[in-house]
Amino acid sequence: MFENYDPREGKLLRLLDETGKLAAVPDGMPLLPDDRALDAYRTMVMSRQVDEWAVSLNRQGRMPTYVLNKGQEANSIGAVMAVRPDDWFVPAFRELGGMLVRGISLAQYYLYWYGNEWANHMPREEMHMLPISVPVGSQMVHAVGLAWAERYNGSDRIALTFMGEGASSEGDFHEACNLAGVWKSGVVFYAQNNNWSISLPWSKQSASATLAEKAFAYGFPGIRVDGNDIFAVYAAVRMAADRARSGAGPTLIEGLTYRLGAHTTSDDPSRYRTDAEVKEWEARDPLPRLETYLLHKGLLTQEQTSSIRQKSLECAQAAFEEVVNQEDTLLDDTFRYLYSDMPEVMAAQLARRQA
Ligand SMILES: Cc1ncc(C[n+]2csc(CCOP(=O)(O)OP(=O)(O)O)c2C)c(N)n1
Repeated sequence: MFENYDPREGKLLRLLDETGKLAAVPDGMPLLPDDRALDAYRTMVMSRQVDEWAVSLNRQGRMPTYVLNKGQEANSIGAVMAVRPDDWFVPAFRELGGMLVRGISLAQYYLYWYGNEWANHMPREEMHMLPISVPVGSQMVHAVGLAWAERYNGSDRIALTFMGEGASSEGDFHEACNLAGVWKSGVVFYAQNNNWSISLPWSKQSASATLAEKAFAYGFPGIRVDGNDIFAVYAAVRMAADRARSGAGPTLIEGLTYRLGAHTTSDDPSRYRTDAEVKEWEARDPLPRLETYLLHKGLLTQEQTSSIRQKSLECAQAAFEEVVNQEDTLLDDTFRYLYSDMPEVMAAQLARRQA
């Protein structure tokens, strides 16, 4: 199937158009079932409300710097839904939707951005998910290793990892893709191409026309999908996951998307991108697109949309209050989790702090 969508020939996989109409799905292509599309919608609304409440808290001086997911939600929600719950999910830092699919509690998510190290303690056995990874690109090699370890141990579990397009300029991207290609590792690389790496556009990031085509140099397929179309994301990841599970090796998926908000609450995107560009992408917002589809199919009513929004906001508000009522972050924790054996230089700093 991937050969029908060669990015070098300008091909792009899109199933749900910008008006919420679903195209005829090609034979053999996996289709996100209606009940799961409804779950995806609820998760998308939740993610959006969690973001909006966090921004409001930040403006009130109650939440430190926060990373926004607004506009990109279909990518991680569709992708995580397309793999098995026991497959590894290795996120970067803009995958709140996927983390909600895996069942992360809102309080744990907010606790992370609140600056508490304990939020990194993922219930690994339950969620098969690694913590948020802020050092750009660092998570991809971990995914390759995890997938390889699963194979070595005779399991058919695979790994799904995420990156932004900016991460493709890091050495880690080359190392991860090269190793995965040679080992035919059971890994799916998902790049959320939102065009902007903070203020740096894709045109200054890479001379390649597309990110997906880089896959071919590593000996595996690459595909471009409309990342704001949850049906296309689901289909591509499902096919890549099947391929990975069968032992055929990795796939690189490039989801074309856009962050409708700032890079983080500390960023001012009006300094480097135009209002016209933002408006253009607002018309492709994955949320109203999926909502229109569900409304037309009779799977959702207008009244339900408002109550889902309201309930999600209330959950976000309650979760944050839970966080502020927890014990304060211990500064010593900052020292504790980087190395299993603390290097001398850090031990000396810790001792100085405790003196
Ligand atoms: C190794 C490293 N260098 C720099 C940074 C600072 N930084 C954080 S996010 C970011 C841009 C990442 O862009 P991209 O990979 O496209 O992801 P996006 O933020 O667009 O989701 C940078 C430079 C970092 N966190 N880690």
